[in-house]
Amino acid sequence: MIELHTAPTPNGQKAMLMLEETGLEYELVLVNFGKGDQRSEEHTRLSLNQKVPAIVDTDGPGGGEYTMMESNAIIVYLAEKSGKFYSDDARTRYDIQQWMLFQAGHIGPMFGQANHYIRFAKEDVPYAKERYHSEVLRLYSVLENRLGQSEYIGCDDYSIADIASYSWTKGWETYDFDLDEHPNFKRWLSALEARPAVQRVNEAAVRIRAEMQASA
Ligand SMILES: N[C@@H](CCC(=O)N[C@@H](CS)C(=O)NCC(=O)O)C(=O)O
Repeated sequence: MIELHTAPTPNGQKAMLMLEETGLEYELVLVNFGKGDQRSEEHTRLSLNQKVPAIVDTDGPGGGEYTMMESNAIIVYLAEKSGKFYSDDARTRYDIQQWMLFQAGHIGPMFGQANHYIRFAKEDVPYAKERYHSEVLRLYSVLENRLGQSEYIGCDDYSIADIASYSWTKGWETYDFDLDEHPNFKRWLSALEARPAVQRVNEAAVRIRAEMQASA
């Protein structure tokens, strides 16, 4: 059984989506940022970085409990545990790994900063907004080009590289981004949004966010 400690944020939703897709049994433990739960002693024991997501697997490697932080490490772990959405073929695995690291090293940090300066910053900082926004648009172009080469981001099948990237890129309306000018990305987004697990997580994220705001 896996305990998923998370919030309905982009990194938090990645782990939710992976668990929904694999069908592994899990229990959701919500970490409410409005109450500072991420900095509690209890959560810090699971994530020294005081972020979500974190998991506790009661049946970890070699038996016994195993705790993990870092969303992409968690997704790889769950892929190996379930035998789903990764690959046994070496080249395909390396392709998937490249795009997992691209997500963690570029998409997550740049989209995160862009969202912060566009939507949440306490003061208007035009230089930061412009810098991160233009980087977001550049990263969408990289995905557009990649999805012109490959059906999905990591390879021609749906994989953990897609699961890692979806929650960050689905909110394209936040940016000055023309979906119709990115036909490959648009095709990929439609393919993901047709998946029942993606729909379940999107619905759950909206519901959980409202519940958390009401109780903070
Ligand atoms: N590299 C980490 C980043 C985790 C992260 O930044 N999580 C955010 C939510 S998307 C968080 O927990 N923020 C709470 C805070 O900063 O206090 C991962 O991929 O898991």
